[in-house]
Amino acid sequence: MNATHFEGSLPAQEFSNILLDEVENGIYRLTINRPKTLNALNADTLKEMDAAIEILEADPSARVLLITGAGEKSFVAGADIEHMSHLTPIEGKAFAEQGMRIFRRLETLRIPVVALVNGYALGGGCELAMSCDFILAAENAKFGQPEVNLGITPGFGGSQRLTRLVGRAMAMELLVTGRTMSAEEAMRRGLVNHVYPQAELADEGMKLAAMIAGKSSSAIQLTKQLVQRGQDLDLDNACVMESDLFGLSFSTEDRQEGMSAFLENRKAKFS
Ligand code: CO8
Repeated sequence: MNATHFEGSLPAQEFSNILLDEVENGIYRLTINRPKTLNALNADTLKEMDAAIEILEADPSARVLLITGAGEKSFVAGADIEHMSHLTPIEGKAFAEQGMRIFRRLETLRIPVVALVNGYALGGGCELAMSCDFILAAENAKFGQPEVNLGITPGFGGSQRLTRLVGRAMAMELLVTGRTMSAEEAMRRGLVNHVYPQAELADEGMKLAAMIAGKSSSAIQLTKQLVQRGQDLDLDNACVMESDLFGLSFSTEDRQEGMSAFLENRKAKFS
């Protein structure tokens, strides 16, 4: 499929700051494509990401989304500092709200979203990676929230998601020093699931995506809802939700097929 142009039931779409391609059936890859600025995020890039999410939401065959950055040096080196340098306080707030809304939309997309961090994930880049369901990193990846060096705070959810992911004390250390973490440290602190040599990251991402795409998509979507919605509920209510969605999963064809396949000693073929 063409990397930026969609036909058929999807609206024709041309992007200039991102690439969206369906690498294999149901496996999509979104690449932030501004390598001259190390893939910094400006308002136009965010708008295109929003449009890409719309395409994925409208495609019932979508199974997994991989997000990465163009080039070998950077995932996303933050919000675009040149763009931000011209903003008034009101415009700065609007820019933060735009990023917040889009990252949240990504986070709550019905399919799993995996960040392939192939270099710098700083500021808005770290915030983007943390909005994904999980992160695979290349050995050269660097994570951090260096906003204090620019005299600003995080604005795309970094202070909140980092605290939830690595705990308050470590989040505070990273936020107030602005220091960067290596991929290995980020994995040790629970931010990153796996670290691979740079040359293997894309293939490892595809292997993982293919594994996810081969499972029951209805079960995966319900599971994502459980984790996403459950993490901010108290345990009693979260467990009620789990019983409800467990019951709901029994209404699916995939449940019929998955259990029949097990009992007939064959591999399940999910619809
Ligand atoms: N924005 C705009 N341009 C950038 C950015 C950025 N975040 N990062 C790099 N670039 C540009 C550089 O200006 C340079 O451009 P040019 O070639 O025209 O001079 C090009 O990318 C290459 O960068 P360097 O020459 O600096 O490359 P180095 O290898 O020497 O350094 C670094 C790489 C360490 C990543 C360095 O570029 C750097 O420190 N970048 C800034 C990182 C940063 O501070 N990120 C956080 C930004 S703040 C943020 O993300 C807040 C998010 C919330 C916003 C809320 C809305 C209000």
